[in-house]
Amino acid sequence: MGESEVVVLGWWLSMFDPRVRIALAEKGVEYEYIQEDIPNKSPLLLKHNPIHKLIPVLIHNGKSICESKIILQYIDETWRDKAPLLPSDPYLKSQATFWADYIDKKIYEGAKRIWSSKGEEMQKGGEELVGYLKVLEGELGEKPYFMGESFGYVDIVLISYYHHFYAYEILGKFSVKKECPKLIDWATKCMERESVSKTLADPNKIYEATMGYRKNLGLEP
Ligand code: GS8
Repeated sequence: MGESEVVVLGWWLSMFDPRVRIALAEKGVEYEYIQEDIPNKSPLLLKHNPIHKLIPVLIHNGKSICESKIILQYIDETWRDKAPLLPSDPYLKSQATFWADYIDKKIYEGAKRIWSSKGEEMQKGGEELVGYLKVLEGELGEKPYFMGESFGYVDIVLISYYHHFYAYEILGKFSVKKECPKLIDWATKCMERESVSKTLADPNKIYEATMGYRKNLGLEP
């Protein structure tokens, strides 16, 4: 794979973009990172993701791969020699993809309810999100990582939301540490990995950007 050219089209504020960069870092793959200006999407993004027009996009030797979880699978199958992300056993693989799907359906749903509403609705979003996180904490159980002893696909999918928790906690008036302490222990362990700590954005900056977004929507004074 020495000859390969790898480009990531992303956006620092996204909870999907870090997945691709964490996976590439785990695999030791070098890449060029191009940030999109989301309100003014570049011709490069429109060319490489003409269907959804969303980041992240992985461009590998000129070929585009879209949708963060599909990109993770592609990365895992392309750079096989290091840091396997998905189990090869079909049953275990089905469990990993089930939980990743749950995370994108439920955590995103709860989070969106928080950042796009106010008052009682926002509060309900907080309660909902805590409920979904508790389900994930139960699934994690006593394991160090979601699929067992090694950091992998489900961990990458969830940790990408982690630095957004600070904003959700303030808006939704809850504490993940209080509600789901084991999940915070897991996140702390994930953050010890350079692939994760060097990739995730500053929670304060995410909070400020979230508040700016809410102001534009008329949800904040
Ligand atoms: C979601 C990507 C997405 O929503 C994935 O890759 O997993 N299912 C996709 N990307 C957002 C930025 S993050 O909120 C995006 O590109 N938005 C641009 C737009 O909405 O126009």
